[in-house]
Amino acid sequence: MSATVTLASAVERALEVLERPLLELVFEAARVHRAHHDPARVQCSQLLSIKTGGCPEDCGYCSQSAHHKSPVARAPLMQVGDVLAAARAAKANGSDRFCMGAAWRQVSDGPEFERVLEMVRGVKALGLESCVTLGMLEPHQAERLREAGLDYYNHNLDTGRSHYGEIVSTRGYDERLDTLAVVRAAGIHVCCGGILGLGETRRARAELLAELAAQCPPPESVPINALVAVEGTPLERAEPLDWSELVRAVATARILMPTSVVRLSAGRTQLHEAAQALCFLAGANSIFVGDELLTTPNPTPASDAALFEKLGLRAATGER
Ligand code: SAM
Ligand code: DTB
Ligand code: SF4
Repeated sequence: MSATVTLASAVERALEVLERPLLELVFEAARVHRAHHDPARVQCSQLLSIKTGGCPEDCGYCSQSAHHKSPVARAPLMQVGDVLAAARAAKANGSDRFCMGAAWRQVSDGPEFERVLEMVRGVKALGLESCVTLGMLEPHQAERLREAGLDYYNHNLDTGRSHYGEIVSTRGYDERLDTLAVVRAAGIHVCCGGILGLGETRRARAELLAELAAQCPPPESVPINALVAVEGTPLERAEPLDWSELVRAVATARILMPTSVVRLSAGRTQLHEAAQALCFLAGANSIFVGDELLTTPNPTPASDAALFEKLGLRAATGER
């Protein structure tokens, strides 16, 4: 059977799962979750934008694209000392992974990449897991990141292949897949997911989830973001996502990728506590913590602590 035929049938299966009656779907996902994970533990990652804005890519959702007039102020690559001070604070606040994001199309060799490698070494030395998201990568750059001790590389597929061209025109889906293969070949864990609320159909969501699950092996970490609609971007007036669609996507990700860590990522500020609770029941076992994501707000640490207390969840820190 050709790869195309296999993926097509995987999309049909993903769509069948995604469209099950909601409570049946959550029940099955919760069963799968409990068979592979401790349902009380939630992995906590802290994000930091180490280079902000002015990105040459035109991703329709992003506040950092130079193509849009968003209110985000540009900032050059941060200094290592400032990044490590933020990482220390993240550790003190209970994070176990520190994720550094740069608004780059791709990594360029030179002093800035050397500085990022220094940041990765510094984060590791603090006893935190490290993650970066820097755009497209060449094999020799992935190799250097691995040598620096990088644990995860985040590179999202964002949406289904059929919807991708509606959202991004400056690169193609296959370029994303190529970078993911480069990361995997270097022996770095893959963090790869997408965004809901980009005007996509359920079928496009099924395409995304099937594409993720078809990776060999599937990504170790799967962030499911809800669009944070940012003023000045082409998607600023996108139809808000119904909470149940996010629950469906989380549950389907859990069923299709039983051993992956599924992160309930951007968009939690718009999500009621009860909807977040359903996502945790349906298999989400990771979140971003801290007041800020990259350029937009995240729930406060105090509100997350109260939610964990209410639900009987605990951060995974210190238990490894
Ligand atoms: N420039 C790199 C890249 O695109 O791979 C890394 C940084 S980029 C901001 C990381 C990811 O954040 C994107 O792939 C997208 O999935 C997510 N993201 C960006 N803006 C978002 C938004 N407004 N709402 C939800 N997710 C968003
Ligand atoms: C991911 O999937 N979500 C994070 C991280 N990977 C890099 C980014 C979310 C960004 C939300 C919009 C912002 O703060 O700019
Ligand atoms: Fe650039 Fe990444 Fe934003 Fe796209 S998502 S505009 S590549 S920073």
